[in-house]
Amino acid sequence: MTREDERASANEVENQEWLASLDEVLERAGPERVSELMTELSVHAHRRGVRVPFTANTPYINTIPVTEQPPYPGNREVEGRIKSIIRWNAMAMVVRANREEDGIGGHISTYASAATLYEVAFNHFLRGCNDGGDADLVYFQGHASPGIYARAFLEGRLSAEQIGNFRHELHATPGLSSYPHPWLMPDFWKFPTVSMGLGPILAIYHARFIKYLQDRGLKKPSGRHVWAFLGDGETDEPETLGAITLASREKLDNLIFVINCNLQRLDGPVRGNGKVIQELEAAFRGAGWNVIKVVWGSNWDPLLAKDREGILAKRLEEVVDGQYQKYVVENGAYIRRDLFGRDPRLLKMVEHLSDEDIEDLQRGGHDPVKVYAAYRRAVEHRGAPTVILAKTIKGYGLGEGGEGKNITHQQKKLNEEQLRAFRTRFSIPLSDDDVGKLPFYRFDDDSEEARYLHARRAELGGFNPVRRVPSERLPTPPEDVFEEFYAGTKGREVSSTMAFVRILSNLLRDEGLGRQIVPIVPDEARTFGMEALFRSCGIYSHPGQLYEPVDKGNLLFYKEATDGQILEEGITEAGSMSSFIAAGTAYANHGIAMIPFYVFYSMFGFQRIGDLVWAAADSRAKGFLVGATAGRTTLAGEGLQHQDGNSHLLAFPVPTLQAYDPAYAYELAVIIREGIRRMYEDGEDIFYYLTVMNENYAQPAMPEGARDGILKGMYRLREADGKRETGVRLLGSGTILNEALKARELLAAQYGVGAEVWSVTSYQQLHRDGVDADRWNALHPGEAARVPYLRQCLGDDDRPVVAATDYVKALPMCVSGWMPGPMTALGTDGFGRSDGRDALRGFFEVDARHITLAALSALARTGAVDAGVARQALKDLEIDASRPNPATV
Ligand SMILES: Cc1ncc(C[n+]2csc(CCOP(=O)(O)OP(=O)(O)O)c2C)c(N)n1
Ligand SMILES: [Mg+2]
Repeated sequence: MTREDERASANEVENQEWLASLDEVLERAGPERVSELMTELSVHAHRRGVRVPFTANTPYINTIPVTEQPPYPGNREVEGRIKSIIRWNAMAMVVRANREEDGIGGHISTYASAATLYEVAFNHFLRGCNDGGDADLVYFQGHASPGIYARAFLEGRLSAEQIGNFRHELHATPGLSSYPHPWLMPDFWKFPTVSMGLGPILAIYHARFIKYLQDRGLKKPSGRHVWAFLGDGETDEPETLGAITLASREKLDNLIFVINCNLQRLDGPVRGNGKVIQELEAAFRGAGWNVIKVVWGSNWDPLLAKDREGILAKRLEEVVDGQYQKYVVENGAYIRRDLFGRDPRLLKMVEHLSDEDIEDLQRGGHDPVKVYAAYRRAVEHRGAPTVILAKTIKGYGLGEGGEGKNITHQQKKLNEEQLRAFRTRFSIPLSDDDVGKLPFYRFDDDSEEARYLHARRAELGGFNPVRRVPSERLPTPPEDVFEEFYAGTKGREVSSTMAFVRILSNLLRDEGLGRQIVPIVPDEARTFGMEALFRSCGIYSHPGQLYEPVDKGNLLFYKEATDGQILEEGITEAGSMSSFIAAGTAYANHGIAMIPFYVFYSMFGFQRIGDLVWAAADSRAKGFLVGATAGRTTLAGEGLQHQDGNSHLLAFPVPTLQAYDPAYAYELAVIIREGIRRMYEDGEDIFYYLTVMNENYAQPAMPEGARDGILKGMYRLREADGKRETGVRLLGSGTILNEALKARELLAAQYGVGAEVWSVTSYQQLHRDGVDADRWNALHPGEAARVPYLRQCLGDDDRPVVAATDYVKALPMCVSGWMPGPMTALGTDGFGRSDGRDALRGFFEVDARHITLAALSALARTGAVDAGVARQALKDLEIDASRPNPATV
């Protein structure tokens, strides 16, 4: 024996002694005592200078040992037959859609890998709401939708025509939308998910919002869970993992993630050279989640039981995902050689197994017993959210048609031979001749399968997913809540942000709906002057306030409270927007109409989380998005990355979003009141985007008759000054409206030009109205033409129009087609700068001087004034005609 061998053998003896002691404690005192001792040991070792390497991982085997597995409560055979039929129908749906129209797309392999994960959930866990209780809220993995439709077909909730029109929504029989979509299928889907990463972050904030409703006494605890099914590739999206610490910090034991770890994404392996399950385990355990790995199926149990020395577990840990994928497409002989052949002891462990047996060794996510055990433990876990990491095979059962192959994600067509193999593999009762016709299969109503399936769903309280909208309506607050804003500030200078905060405070005190308002802010409340709300409403915190705040002596101290109303989300616009969506859809998902006001730094709104804004629209969310400190030149000092000159362009196309850029407090008040009326009294599924600014100026009183125009997008604020021969029209929005008013004075006083001033509160609304009128006119030739609202305002009078905005010029230009005369747009295209407002407005050419010049130049082009007048104005106004275009510097 060499010295090394001697040491190894001594170590081995020592190892056995320590392990035997551990076993002895385990048997005598149980697992808790063992973990206490391990903690003691590690603290002691640390004190003695031993640095134990950090590992957040457990071995690459199932988290739940066989001994702790509950018996399976269902009928495995019947469930298996139901699952097989769903697999078939889901596959047939996609293949048929693509036969009908090449390239229509759809996914087979995702659901194929996730079928067991879904079916165990549908048969034993996901609650419906027939019993008047709360259905579980399920974020389905978007591209698994064919499987969810196929189940609803077996449940009798979708017709053969409907599933036959998958991805053909425009066919005569309404088809099915490609992915979960509450806008397109409002009775079925609750959550839009297919933009990857949004489902998980929305699920987290939704689970937290449920606790918020409970802590504020607005909802009774009901034991409802939020489930999010997602792909392992999807976890690369920052949104997927970006908020997981919130879930553990808030102890969201009503939240369950099921990550389908088929080790593949679209192009190939998720972590070819690593192991995605281990990587995710470390991330989630590190974040404080309850992690349950479902790696191996039951037929591995006997092998793992034999593995007393841990050599098999060690070998399983060594192999990387790319190689595990290879085993999927290889035969048993290869696996025996490659996986077990490295160690004679391993080979011995599997010597009693044939190559076929080895090939059949299952991954845990395909074994209902293992999946059931994981779900049961997840729903019973208290004090932390749970993530289930289930190992599966992408394209399971597709065989040569794509099982485990890199191309499997995009497999949409199977040939006759592959279809027959699939039929045989899952015992689908179809003859060779029928297979090619891809019939949808449905069990007879009185079959064992149909009765079982319905009994299970009845037991669980009805179908899921279902979207049912209770009809709670809120009263629009009375006018007196808004009177002070209609009256104006009588010369006192305040910003529209301050006016907004005051409106919000008034609403929060309103008896009819104050309690249902949800102010949301991402660590910027002081910037917006909202800190008074900290004290008056409290900041929501489940544990309350466990410390004495440093500003306790102040009137406006930082008050956290279990029943706090404000969601102060910290610096996460994505998280805040997720809360907005949870609150803004509570009318549908919780039967209680909540009114979120999400106030954010406008530059960090749409361009940061635009996809979530669309998700809000898709979800039929309601509420108010408030972009504060808005405007490229209105936000002085901050410069390039803070100055928002484009959010209105990004808000523009979102169909249910109503975007306004008001200048005055009364405009804001009118828009907010009408918004509440439309959304919460009338029940329209729309939401609002309002920009508010931090520039102080006197807020005027509301002119007579302005209300209608404020809402439609424009109204005349000032007549032209006196009776002048030449005239222009100036359109202004947001704070730039004040520049237009100044330009009106200049034009009258110095150039004898009369200028009307119009306040444009929303180019988006004007544009929508205009295109709607154009469309109607095109469809109704010969009938009296509809006149767009803008044209109703401006008539046929062809005076030049100058439209000035703090946003890019494309915004006002969107209405140029309906202008009766020539139009010039002044806007803030280009990169922002740090400087004062005057300098910025000069730089971007949107100040009163440039508006004046633009008006005179336009008049010169029409011949209404002499070009010399406009040239002189350049000098008077000290404008350098040779300076470069600010849009490009
Ligand atoms: C944000 C976003 N980017 C890209 C896609 C396109 N896409 C759809 S599915 C997919 C692969 C998904 O892989 P994985 O999450 O592992 O799901 P699996 O199908 O393997 O279950 C991709 C890239 C998308 N839907 N959303
Ligand atoms: Mg995957």
